[in-house]
Amino acid sequence: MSFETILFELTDDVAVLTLNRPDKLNAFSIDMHKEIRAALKQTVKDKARALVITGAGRAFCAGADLGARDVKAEGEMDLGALLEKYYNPLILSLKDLPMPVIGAVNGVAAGAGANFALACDLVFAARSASFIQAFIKIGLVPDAGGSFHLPRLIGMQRAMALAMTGDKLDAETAEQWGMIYQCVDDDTLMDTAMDCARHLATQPTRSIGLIKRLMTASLGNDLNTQLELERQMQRVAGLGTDYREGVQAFLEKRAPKFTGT
Ligand code: LHQ
Repeated sequence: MSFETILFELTDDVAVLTLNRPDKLNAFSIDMHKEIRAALKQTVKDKARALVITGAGRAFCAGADLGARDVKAEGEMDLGALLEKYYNPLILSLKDLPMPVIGAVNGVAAGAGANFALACDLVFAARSASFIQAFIKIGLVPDAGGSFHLPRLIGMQRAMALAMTGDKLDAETAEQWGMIYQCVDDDTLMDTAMDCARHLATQPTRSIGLIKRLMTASLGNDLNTQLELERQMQRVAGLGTDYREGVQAFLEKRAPKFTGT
């Protein structure tokens, strides 16, 4: 499969998707939306057991391509239609992936680019990277799931402040605030993210997919509902071959060989 705005490769069960419009700081174009969605589908089709998402060049992603439309000539625009068609399905398909998704934020992540990163399951960021809820600077509001993920990750006060000011948050503070998993030295970012992906790709992938569903659902559920969901997910996990292999390996005092099923 060949793409123009992204790079996509699968090696040893690990897929790597690189946003690849470096001269535009990897801003989202419509073509890029279409290609990312196609690559996510391919990840499932190829039965990848982990996905890493990063950016080419000095940025992760600068959000929507602000040069794509002539704001002056076009007059009023229905941005809701754009979200409905491209951004919302993008975030939902990312969250729905049945394997772990690791964001490797290599540089600035602004607007929908920041929130695309926050929709990944685990986020590593280079020490020089930053996160900007840039929307307010152009009279918009957070989208791409930012108003959902931010308050849940860092609390209402900090989420509100970032969204209202559009201030840049450095990667170290993002880690301290719990917005990302780890901030690492720039030259170790890709190795760290790939090591994590390669390790997770050897783990019980089906259970990891179920964990994602459980954790995401917990954000809107009460305890009773969540306990019921745990019962359902544990039932599915327990019917898998990786459960039997895990227990068998434990009893035989050897390392398990998980197949992800
Ligand atoms: C860009 C962009 C960009 C195009 C840098 N587009 N070229 C959803 C639905 C519909 C519409 C609108 O929005 C949304 C959701 C959103 O994402 S809204 C938020 C959109 N993003 C932004 O507002 C961020 C705009 N960019 C910036 O504030 C800065 O570029 C950041 C802080 C990301 C980086 O600053 P610098 O490191 O100083 O780089 P730069 O500003 O010099 O940019 C480098 C080049 O990249 C430059 O092009 P040039 O030809 O002059 O070298 C920029 O024009 C281009 N670029 N962001 N979003």
